Parts: sequence; structure tokens; C-alpha cells
Amino acid sequence: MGNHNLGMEPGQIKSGFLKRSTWSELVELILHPLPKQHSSRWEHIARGTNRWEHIARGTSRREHIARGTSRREHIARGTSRREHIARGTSRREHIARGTSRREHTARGTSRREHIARGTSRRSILHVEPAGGNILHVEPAGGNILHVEPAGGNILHVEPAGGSILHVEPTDSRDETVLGSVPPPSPETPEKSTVRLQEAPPKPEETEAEPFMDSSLFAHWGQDLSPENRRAAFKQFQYYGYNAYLSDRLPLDRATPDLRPAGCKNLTFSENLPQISIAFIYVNEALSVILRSIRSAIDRTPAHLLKEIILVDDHSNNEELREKLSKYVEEMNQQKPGFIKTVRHSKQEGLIRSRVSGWRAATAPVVALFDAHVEFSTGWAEPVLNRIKEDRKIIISPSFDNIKYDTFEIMQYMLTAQSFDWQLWCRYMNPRQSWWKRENTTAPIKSPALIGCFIVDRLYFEEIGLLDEGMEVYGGENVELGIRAWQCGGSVEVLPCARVAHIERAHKPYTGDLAKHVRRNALRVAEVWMDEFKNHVYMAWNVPLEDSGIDIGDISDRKALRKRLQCKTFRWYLVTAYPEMRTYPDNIAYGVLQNSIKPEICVDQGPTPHNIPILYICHGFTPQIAFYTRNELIHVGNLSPTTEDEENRCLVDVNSQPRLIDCAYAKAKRMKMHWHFAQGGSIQNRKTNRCLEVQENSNNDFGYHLVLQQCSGQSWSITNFYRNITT
Ligand SMILES: [Mn+2]
Repeated sequence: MGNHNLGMEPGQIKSGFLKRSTWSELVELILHPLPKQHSSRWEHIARGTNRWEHIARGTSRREHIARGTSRREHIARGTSRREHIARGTSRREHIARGTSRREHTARGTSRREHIARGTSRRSILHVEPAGGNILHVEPAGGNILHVEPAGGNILHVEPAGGSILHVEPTDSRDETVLGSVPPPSPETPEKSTVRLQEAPPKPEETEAEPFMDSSLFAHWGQDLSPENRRAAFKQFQYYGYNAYLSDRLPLDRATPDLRPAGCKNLTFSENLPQISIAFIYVNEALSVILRSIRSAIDRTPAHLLKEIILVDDHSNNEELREKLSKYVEEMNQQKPGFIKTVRHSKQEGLIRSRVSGWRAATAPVVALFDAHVEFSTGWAEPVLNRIKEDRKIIISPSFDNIKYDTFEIMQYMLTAQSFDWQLWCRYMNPRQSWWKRENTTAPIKSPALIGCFIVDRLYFEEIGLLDEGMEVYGGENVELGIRAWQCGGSVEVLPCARVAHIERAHKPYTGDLAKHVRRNALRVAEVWMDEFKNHVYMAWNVPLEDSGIDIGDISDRKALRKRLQCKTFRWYLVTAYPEMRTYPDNIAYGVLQNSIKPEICVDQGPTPHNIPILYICHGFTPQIAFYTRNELIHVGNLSPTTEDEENRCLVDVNSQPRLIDCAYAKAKRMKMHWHFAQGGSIQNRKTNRCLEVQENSNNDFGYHLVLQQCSGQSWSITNFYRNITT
């Protein structure tokens, strides 16, 4: 989704993927019903500036995933959707303009209502003639709201503070080699897993300016001298944001007041508690850290800001260390002890760094933040007031985005913070009950946290800080949210506390991000999720038993849960996260392999097509199949929440295998029930045709999927909970 073209042009479309002519017809059909002045996402489609164009070019996320170059890898290369956002072409911006589904929700006219009125894009898409099937606008994992959370583990983006995507510090748009980064490999390798070595030609690089196609220069810097451009690019590669520009902006620059209107009229207690603000960083640009500090000082009432704590997670930048020390020294001469410094002698990762910041804090309330933020006017009072009202509420501010290239501040809509079943965090629309209050200053109850948060110092300790048995990053913010709720506290996002945060193009940490998130997620599943823990294993396609993944010792965390007499995860789902979908009927999951050609797997294929394909097995989301007690075969991402409608089921459509929206297929009573037992055939209950593989020289891997009279081919699925019986 929304990715760079990665050097691919329409001419490089893989045969068998969506062709231009089909695309043009589709665009026409889609656009026809919409008035011209409508500033919808469709207009971007018409302009070819969005994800659809990538799909049309055959460069959709699914295809990248299919090639083993998932979006995560693009993120690793610094070529994520974020860049589209920076260019103002993302859906997020539509949200900011108030043209999104969220606004409809705010008006109490949900997308479903539009669907009911026949005005939704879904109904529009139903005009797609091919096979009489639905086009799926939001491809599996079309994590549309997963945009750039601050602090979280959203995988798609650069979260503030949280479970950052610690990935390689290069702007590898310039590398552009699909398959050059191997997919994160399961720790228990599957025998059929094959690494892909597909590589399109490198774009030509001119001697003079090999970096001019970097996203850094899409909206900025064209007028710089070549020399300065080179300098700016070098800094960008290192930091993941435009440090060159940051160095030239005032530390106390003005920022827009993006608070909802009513915030200015709120009144607060006379005796608010003091706060310590901890900034966690590793190899951050000096000017960015200083601006974070400056804005904290300028935008927090002086009598409430007790101290600032700088947690350096073992930066190796000597110059940064020296200059920052000098700054701290000067500040402390004016105000002794005001800035404290904590330095790790080895890199501990974000999670333990946050705890280090908390340990150094002495005020009654502690804020744990990234060091690339700018606080907005009036951010602290509502937070401190809320904590004074109830010390068991953990609070996140509302985040806006400091664009990593121009440093402009882009407003984000108000959201709650939640997560999917892999425990990547995501933004979530505040629920109906909140909108109905028609008070946009009211706290938004939130299932979890994106990453940066403010908490009562002693309460944080009482409920067990963060899980320090987690490594590097990821999952700790989700764990904290779940734990807070289950153990008698809660989480809220405050609309009047706004903090702008740089969503970096890439991270200073390196390594296999997903691997850490997966491990940390399994810890959360084992400690907190009771009978729902299998959902995390399903989402990561990891066997429930003998996964081969060492999640470390969780006995302390289990003891903590017992000691605090925490409620069940079922209670949590009902109370704190009713939007989350559960899948109690799934009885098997994993890749579907045919014994004739086990190295290729059933794959959801490129979107927006609904034709399942056979592809080299990689075991990532587009190939994860689920077989249910009700004999459905679901392929691809499991929609994490009821806001998403992405689940697709295998259906026999006129003897062709198709992937159709499960709810739609069910409503239309389509032929979607399959008899399947491990090692046996996959046979449609109504038509008796079998899903089989057939040789086809036009296909990349020599075979394609067919529905035909059963010839006795056998299929297997990787994991199952119980014996699949007839
Ligand atoms: Mn961040």
C-alpha cells in the first residue's frame, strides 16, 4: 500500500497482475457517481496519486509482500507510506481535511449508512464486473488508520517514542532492490520457505546528485546548492528527518494551536501536581532535542515543571554528548538540578530507557516522551488535572505530525489508541459514545497507548512499570494499556493536550524489528490474554506449542497479575476494547500447501483483484489461511477490529476460486463452505468441486489454482488447534 514506486514503472508490471486497461475502466466506473467538486479520496485516485495507482502498477503492498518485500521492509528502507503522507497524498490528510469516514462518524453518519444509502465506496465498488465479485478497497492489512502513531509500535510508521521501528538508518529509496532484504525468517524455519532473489534494475544514478529522488527533496530543498543538498541528505540518512533544516529553525519557534475550541475555556484545579518530563533518545539531532526541551519549558507552566530528564540510550555521537552536556550545564547554572541526565553504558532499547527515565524522576507525575516532539500551549494542565482527579488513569496526549522533511506541523484527528492481533498499535476512531457527547475536549477512553504517556509516578510503580523482560521495543505500550485496564486503572487520550511529534522516515536502531515485536507480543499473550492468546499466535503464524521462540521468563509478570488481582482479558475486551474482533471459530491456520508442489502456497494475490494465486511460500499475512469450525477458508489478514472489513473467504464463483468479502459472501449465500481435513482434499460443500493446482506455463511458478472435479490432491495447513474432523 501507498508505497513508493520503488523504481517500478507501469511497463514493469508483472504479467498476470492488474493491467492498465482494466484499471482505466475501473477508475471510470468508480468515479462516475461522484460529483467533481467532491474532495474525496477518489479524486486522488483520478489523479493517480494514491495507493490505487500503485496497485494499478502492480506495486501494491500485497505484491511486495508476495515478493517477500513487505511494507515492513520498505519501512526499513525508509520508503514507507509515510512519505506519501509527507507529500500530502495520504488518506490521513483527507482525514485532516475532514473528508474522511471519521467525519462521517462524527456526524453520526457512519460508513455503513452511506453504504445503506448506496453512496459508499463499497457500493461503488460493487459495480466491478469481473466475476461479479467485490473489489476490496482496503486490502488485507490496509491499516489505514495505522498512521504514524506517536510512540507506538505501529509498524507502518514512525511512532513517537514507543515501540519504534528500529530499522536501518539509510534512505534506501536509493537502493531500491526488491528482495535485497530477506523477509524476517521464522525462528523455526519451514521447510518450504524460500528466499526470493527478485531484483528489478537499479535506477540510474547520476554522478552529481545520486540522492535527488530521496523523499527529503520532494517538497523541500530544490533551491539549495548541490553542496548543501548533499549535506542535508547526509543528515537525513543519519537521523531519518531533516536535521539540516531543524538546525536552521528557531528552537522556540511558534507552533499552531491545534486544540479543539473548547480547550481554552476549561478550568483546572488550583493545586495541580508537578511533573517531570523524561526525553528518551539515541543519536538524535542536537537541535531536535533542544527544541523538545525548549518547548517543554516554554509551554509548561514553570511552577508545574519540576525537572527535565534526558535519557541517552547509549548514543555513540560524541559531538552530541559534548554539546548537550554544555547546554545542560548552562541551564543548571540558572536553575540547579533542573535537567538531569541518564546515560546507558550499553543500549537497552526504548522500553528499559523509559523505565530509566521514570527512576530518575522525582515529581508526583512523570511524562515519558521521545526527544523529537514539540509541546503545544496548555498541554500540561488538562493532563495534571485529570491525574489529580484519578491517579489510576494513564494519559496520552493527542498527537500531531511534524513532517520529517519540511518540519511543518500537520494536524491529526482525535483518536483513541489501540492495536491489532500482532500487537502493533494503531489509531482508532473514538467511539460513538464519545462523539455523542459533542464535547471534543472530553477525554477519549483508549484500549492502549501509542507509546508516549504521562502517569502518576507511584501508581506506575504499583502496577509494575513496563515489562522490562521485553527487548528493544514493541508491545510494551500495548501491554501497559491492557494491564492498566485489567488491573483497575484505565487509559485516556486527552484532546486538549496536544504534542507534535516527528514521524521519522527511518529509525536510528537497526535490526529485525518484527522479530522483537513478535517476541514481545507473545509475552503479552502468555501473561494477559488467557484463552485469547491464540489470536496473537494466529496473527503471527506461530504454532501454539513448541514455537521455538524464546520469550524469556514471564513468571514475574504472571506473579504481578496475580498480586494485583487483575481481571480477565475477556473482561478487557468487553469493557475496554469492544471494537476488537475475535475469531473463536478458527480451528487451523497457516499456509496452505499442496503435496504436488509444496514450495508454493495459496496466496491472496494482488489487490484489488480477488483471485487467489499460488506463490512461493513466505508465510506472511497474504498467505496466512484460516479454516473455521463452520468450514470457511479465510485467506489473508484478519481484520483486527469491527472498523475494518477486510476478511476474505474462498468462494466457488462459477467454477473459479475467488476471495470474496466474507460477510458479503455469506449474505449472498455464495458457495463458501469447504470440506477440509489435514492431508486431504479441499472440496466445496455445494458444488463438490475441489481446489487443486494445475500446471500452467503462463504462471510464474508453473502452476495455478483451479476448481475441478476432485482428483485426490492433498492439502495441508501449518497449524491447527485440534484435529480437523469430517
Ligand atoms: Mn518517535
